Amino acid sequence: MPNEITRIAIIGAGPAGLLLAWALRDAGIDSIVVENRSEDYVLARIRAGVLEQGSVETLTRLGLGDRIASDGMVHNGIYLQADGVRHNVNFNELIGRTVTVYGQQEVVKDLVAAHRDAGSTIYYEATDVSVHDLESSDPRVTFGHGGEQHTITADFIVGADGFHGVCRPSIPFSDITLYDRNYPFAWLGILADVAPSTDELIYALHEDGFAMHSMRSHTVSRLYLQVDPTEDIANWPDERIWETLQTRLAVPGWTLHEGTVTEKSITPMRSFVASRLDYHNLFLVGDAGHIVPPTGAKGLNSAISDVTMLAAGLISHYAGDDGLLSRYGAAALARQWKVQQFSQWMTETLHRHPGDLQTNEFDYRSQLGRIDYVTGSLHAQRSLAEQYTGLPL
Ligand code: FAS
Ligand code: PHB
Repeated sequence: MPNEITRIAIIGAGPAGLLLAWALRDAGIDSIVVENRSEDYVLARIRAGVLEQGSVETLTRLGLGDRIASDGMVHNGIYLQADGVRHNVNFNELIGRTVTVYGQQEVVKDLVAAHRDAGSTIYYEATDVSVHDLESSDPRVTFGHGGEQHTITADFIVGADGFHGVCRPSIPFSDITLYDRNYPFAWLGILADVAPSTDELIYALHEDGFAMHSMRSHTVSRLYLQVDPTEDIANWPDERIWETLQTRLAVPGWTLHEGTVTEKSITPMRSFVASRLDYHNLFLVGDAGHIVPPTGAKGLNSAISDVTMLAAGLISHYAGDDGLLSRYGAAALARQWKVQQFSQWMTETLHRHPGDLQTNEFDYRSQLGRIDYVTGSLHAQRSLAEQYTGLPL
């Protein structure tokens, strides 16, 4: 319908937008989702791989946990590796918490299916999406769809439209500050049809650079290696990728099994945080408000924690209590800066920093010392475990 009224208009059908719409639906609050790409595009994106324990609990509570329980891989910890020595950090033994390997693509697949079965209103392939009258009590979203011009009037608009969306830029420049940091390296990631060569994720610092062994299932491995941000994937034939992974992940007596590479891409490493996640009747969730380097596995999980907090605030609002909603922006930002510092620590600890040899060599030995301290201290490992498995909301 060209003109619709709803309570919450959500821009973006990524994990944040779809999960918020589902959480609101679960509470009997209607919403409409507007997405500018196709459903196939939304379903096809291969991104995050690890769910914090809190994320699994949220998805399960909302009835989205069946496939996580059957297909997800519960992990008790990770391996930290430096200079060819591998150490297990067992979160479950240290603090009784775990993480689950379950790809973001699967989370989105579950959400799209649930919304389809429930008959949710999601406009895919919307054009010229714009938000209006954010300071008024009935903000609007306009967009084109199916050859018609649409207007949605809502109580609130939620920007779940990622870093490149339209919602955050709709906040007047004088009312928002963006804090960002670009790292001098990127991740080359591959999916390979080969059983994982490890039971837990391996994060490895090698003198040539970072490498990581993750997975998607018992038959699909996900691996990453540090490259220069200017690298062109065309310079990385599969043989070179495997050779580099073999070098950087090697420890005596362990074999990295190779397989057919089915997907490869290069992702730059950056951090970004907006100074506010709320502006009158607009709220931001997920990548629309913040980005972290993937080293700490926090991007998707931060989107889920924002949504959990915002949904609680909106549900309380419609029950007559505005306390939680009024505190959403500050609370979500406070949690995000704790996530940012952890992601920065993991990234700076595990990557080879470019620069002149002298500085570079000092940094490298300082990083080895840091990893040596962490792997030798149960106190330091408990701190790592608490942050990696997910801080409480
Ligand atoms: P998303 O960007 O996922 O979704 C935003 C949605 O809004 C998209 O569907 C987009 O099409 C839509 N949109 C944009 N503009 C719009 C407009 N104007 N109108 C309507 N819709 C619009 N995180 C990890 O934790 N681990 C990882 O390993 C990891 N790897 C990543 C690799 C890559 C290449 C990238 C880019 C990110 C990675 N991330 C990773 C982070 C990623 O998982 C995000 O945190 C997660 O997708 C955030 O979800 P959303 O906030 O929903 O944003
Ligand atoms: C992944 O499996 O894609 C993954 C896991 C952990 C990370 C980053 C990516 O820190």
